[in-house]
Amino acid sequence: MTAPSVRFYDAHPGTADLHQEVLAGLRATPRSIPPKFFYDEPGSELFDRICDLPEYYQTRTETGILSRALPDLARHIGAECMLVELGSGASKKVRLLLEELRPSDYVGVDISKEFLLTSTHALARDYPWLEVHAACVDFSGGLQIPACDAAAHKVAFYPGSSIGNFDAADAVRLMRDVGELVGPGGHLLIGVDLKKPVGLLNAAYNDAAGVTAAFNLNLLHRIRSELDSDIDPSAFEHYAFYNPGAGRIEMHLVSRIAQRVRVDDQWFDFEAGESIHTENSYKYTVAGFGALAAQAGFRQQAVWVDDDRLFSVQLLSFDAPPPA
Ligand code: AVI
Repeated sequence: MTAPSVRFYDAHPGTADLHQEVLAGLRATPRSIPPKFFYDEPGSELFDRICDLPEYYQTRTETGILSRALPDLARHIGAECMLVELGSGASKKVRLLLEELRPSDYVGVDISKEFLLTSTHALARDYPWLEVHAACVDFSGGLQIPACDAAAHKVAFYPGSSIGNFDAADAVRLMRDVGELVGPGGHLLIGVDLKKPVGLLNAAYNDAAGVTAAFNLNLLHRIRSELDSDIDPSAFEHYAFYNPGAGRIEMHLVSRIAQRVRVDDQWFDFEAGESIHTENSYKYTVAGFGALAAQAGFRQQAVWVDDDRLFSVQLLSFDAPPPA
């Protein structure tokens, strides 16, 4: 028996970007580092653990919604599509779709190479009838993926409310890129976290076991190990809260003490309590997200929510690119 094959495309997102963006982010006021750098191997593993936490309702709620929506979804999408999963990570939810939709091709797209290779090889092994492609790409910088040049009916799958990690302008930009990728008549199946009581949101990003704190602090471990830096993760602490005015969870790393941090030959002074902003996670109403998607040329074709209206799964169809 031959080993299952995965067609691999590597755009080499990596340390060069980390270096440049960490220096730029530490120089900026207020200081920030983009959340895409959370996902090295330990970070991706910590994120996987977050998904199983009792406080983090998102993953199990989305999986439940998807499972119930499958027959309906198959009716909307029809047969013979190419399924393109964005930020595929451990690719667990996509298995539900593969079994129901039976696409001809699957394309996993992720910034984390090791995770991407492991998960796509597992899919190729478990679904021998499926043509499996893997693209290691930082898709916040565009979505040029050779495997997607074919004229198939394309369905992009972007679960987990990762769209919430972009501000409105960048979310629209990303959805415009997705529109270009799937083309007129193509679809985007997207998980979108909903607005809800603040207590539930704050608990989800401040779990009792401290896994989210470790995930946030891992960014500093990564900087220390991959860059030439003396940054000490234990001199910072995790801080996450819902900002109702902006409609988002904010995550920060707050300096416990006054300190001076070195990256290369550059020094950065922190006062005690000064923070590095590491993530936003926007929460939407169904109508609010529909209005955002419309700016990228997408129309809500079907929306499924759970009984408690914690989370939504939305099938968006692409009509035509709106004027820029
Ligand atoms: C990946 N993303 C949608 C997660 C979120 O909820 O914003 C990342 C995360 N950050 C802290 N916990 C989980």
